[in-house]
Amino acid sequence: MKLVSVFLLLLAPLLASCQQLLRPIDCSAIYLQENSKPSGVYTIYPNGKRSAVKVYCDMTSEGGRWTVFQRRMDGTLNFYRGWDQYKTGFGNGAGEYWLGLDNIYYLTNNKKSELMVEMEDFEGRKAFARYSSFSVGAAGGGFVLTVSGFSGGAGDSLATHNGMKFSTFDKDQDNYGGNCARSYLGAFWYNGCGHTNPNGIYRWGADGTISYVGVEWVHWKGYNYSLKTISMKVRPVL
Ligand SMILES: [Ca+2]
Repeated sequence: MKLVSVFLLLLAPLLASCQQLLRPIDCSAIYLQENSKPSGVYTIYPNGKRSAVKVYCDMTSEGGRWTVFQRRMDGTLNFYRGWDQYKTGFGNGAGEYWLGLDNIYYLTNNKKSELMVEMEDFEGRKAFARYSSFSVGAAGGGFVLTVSGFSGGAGDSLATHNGMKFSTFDKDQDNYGGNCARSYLGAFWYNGCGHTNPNGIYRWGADGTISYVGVEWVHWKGYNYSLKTISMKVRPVL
């Protein structure tokens, strides 16, 4: 009996690493397993075996390993959705999607992580904003955003969102007297309200007919320019 226990104890770490191979927690785990894997759609398990979700893995930018948790690229998906959808996620890893606040929490919880935001305008210009530290808190606390250590040519449009809870049109946790999600037609870690609106209304470039509602990154293109693409991706710091 005692021998069996010792055997099981020795076996446990081996089983754990097998599980990591079979059920990678994120794109970084997939990359570290085999770094020749191309960018594309993979299944990850952010929170154990019942948490399978298909995501887009960026295996090339700045060393790869990135798990994309937000992506706009063609305006085919409606992002004006309520709390439950932002909590659990929506869309498809092959196209536009939001991975879900629960999953983003699992990916960054108790693990030093960095954030990359890549964007492109309708003239083919590209820019990025990178943050050396990024995490999203637990559901009970309102999924608080913690972000710092900016670098990149896009400018720091996230600074004002640091420390904020997530808000949707049906759950106002912002610092504004009104409802930022309803005013900006999006969902985000709004303050009062902010400098970026990646989950706003997809429009085709400069459009000020209704102010502030587009897919915007203010420090790069101003308040009334809706980007062609934007993606937000996370990876653990090794
Ligand atoms: Ca408010």
